[in-house]
Amino acid sequence: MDKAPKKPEDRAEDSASVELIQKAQTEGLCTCFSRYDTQENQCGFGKKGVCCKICHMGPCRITPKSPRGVCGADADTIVARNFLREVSGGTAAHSDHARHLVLLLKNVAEGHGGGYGIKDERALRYSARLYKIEEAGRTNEAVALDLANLFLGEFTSQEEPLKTLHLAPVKRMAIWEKQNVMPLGVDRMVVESMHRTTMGVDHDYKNILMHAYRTALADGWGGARVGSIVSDILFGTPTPVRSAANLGVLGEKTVNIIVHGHEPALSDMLAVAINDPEIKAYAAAAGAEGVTLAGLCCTANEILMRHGIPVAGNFLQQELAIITGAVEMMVVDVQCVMPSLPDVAAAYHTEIVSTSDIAKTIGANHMSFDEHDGFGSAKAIIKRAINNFKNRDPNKVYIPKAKEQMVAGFSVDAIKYMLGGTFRGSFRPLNDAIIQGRIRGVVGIVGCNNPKSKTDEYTNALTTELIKNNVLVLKTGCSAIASGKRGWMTPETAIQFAGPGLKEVCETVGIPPILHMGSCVDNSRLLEAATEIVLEGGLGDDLAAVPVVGVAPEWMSEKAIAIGCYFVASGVDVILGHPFYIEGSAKVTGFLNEDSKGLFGASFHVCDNAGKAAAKCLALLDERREKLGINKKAERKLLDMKDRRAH
Ligand code: SF4
Ligand code: MSK
Repeated sequence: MDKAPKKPEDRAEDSASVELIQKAQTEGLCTCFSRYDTQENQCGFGKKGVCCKICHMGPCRITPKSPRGVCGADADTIVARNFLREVSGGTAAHSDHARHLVLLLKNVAEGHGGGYGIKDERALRYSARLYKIEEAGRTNEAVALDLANLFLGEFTSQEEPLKTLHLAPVKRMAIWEKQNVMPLGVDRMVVESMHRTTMGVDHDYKNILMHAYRTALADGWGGARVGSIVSDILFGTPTPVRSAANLGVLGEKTVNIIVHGHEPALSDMLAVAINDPEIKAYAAAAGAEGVTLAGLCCTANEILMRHGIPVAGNFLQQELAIITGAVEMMVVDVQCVMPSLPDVAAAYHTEIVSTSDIAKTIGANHMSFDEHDGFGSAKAIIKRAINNFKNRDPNKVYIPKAKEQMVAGFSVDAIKYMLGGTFRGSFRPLNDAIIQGRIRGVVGIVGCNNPKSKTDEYTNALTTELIKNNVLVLKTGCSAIASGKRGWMTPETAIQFAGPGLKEVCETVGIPPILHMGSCVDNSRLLEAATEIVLEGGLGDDLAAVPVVGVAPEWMSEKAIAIGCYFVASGVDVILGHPFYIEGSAKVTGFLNEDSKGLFGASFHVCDNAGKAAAKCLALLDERREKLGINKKAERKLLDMKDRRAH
């Protein structure tokens, strides 16, 4: 990728980001964009994955002249070990997030959940039945306690495979069993990864990579899936909701608070607390016209999906949000939070408040979030932000105009409802549209931004190309925010660009062609949706049969690697916008990009631009359509809602 200094308009697609990158330059501030330029010649050994510092005989790096480390490890072993450690990092992040939510559910069930409760009884009872927990005639609390204890077992199970694996199609379970990748407890998988990759343990690259798949499955069909299930029970299953995206959502005259990170417990409470009469009065007394709460990254997605709270931006906009000069406070918890935030904030009045005891940053003020008094903690944080309003310097403020309307909130439940109605909620209309060729297939576009490429450009160009070609696009994480910022996440806008078949289906059932399904933990919802398609029938009996592909165009996080691995091990091909750090081993590359197909029916692919990725997606979808015998021209008539009900 090009490393020459770029103009602001070459750094990002949206005008808000461009304007604020320009402002940062004018004010002499460093951002990830300028720091990327100073990281010239990023380490070639790191990129290839051939640097090992697992023991202190090293660090060793593999070159043609020194093909083995001091201990004798070759490139294949070193690259595979480094890869497994990345997968484990990603799995740990999603799963620890989920663990906190499970513990909160347990507290709620035991009667000491602070201001939290069971918001979605239907989700609780449905989940209990999925796990064969008796729910009829029992209180919510009793059911929730059994479910929370079962979920805690998903982390600690020593010898039993995860119970959540049973939510996958039967055939997929059999494949995992055959390939010996049925994960045990999440904690055990991650600890075993660390053990296997320490000096002198597992040296067979294939054995190491199979454990990478197994660990990732503990994420996708364990930690992450449990995280989404418990979030829905505690905070409500998302339903379609209108909101807005990009930095133009900040208020000129309101106190602006941005929440950034991942865990929904605090942000959900903040979303409630901003409407508290005491808070409104407090803001008015400070001379503000209320409080604007907005989100960044996946915290944004969590409160967008459930409360319609506007989205300030995605990953690479976290510093830019502060550079507006209009943010009183940025409240952060865990994951994807840049350590540079306090440095940028020092140029303004913005206070950075960290809230998780496992995630502190020098220069940030720490206010431990007390879940036992969530509402009180949330109000204390908001009041502190209001106190800071008087310190805003109008001379430093620039809030970009860019702001687009969006619709989010497409949980699997919501999609089912949209497709079939309350009483006949079902994926049948979607399966029929795929079988008839009106919809060519489904592509999940997920993941982050990365200063290595122009923010959102690849993601949005690919999305456009796919909907034009009648592909239904599912989105999560910062990739979903990219579509929101572009104004393509409403039923009215993107539908104009959708191909005729997709357009017809979307108009008939009233869904947009690009569906926002949540945060990065919610990638498990994409697998849930694919499983629903299998269970509905007519498109094969396994996830590897369904015309579905995953793409991570601008990914940057270890979490994306774990997600990619659990998609592939689940039978869903994954296209990456740029490769893993594995190119130093042809064998590891071959195993992940080719051999995995034979093991799981799917593999990784790398496409360095949106055009190539779109072509690859269509080829992969058509390959599956061909195998299913449905790759023929579409019929004209589509059943409308009335026809379907009459069926
Ligand atoms: Fe070098 Fe082997 Fe130690 Fe790695 S484990 S640092 S390759 S000696
Ligand atoms: S926040 S992991 S930058 S999607 Fe989930 Fe965005 Fe990627 Fe973080």
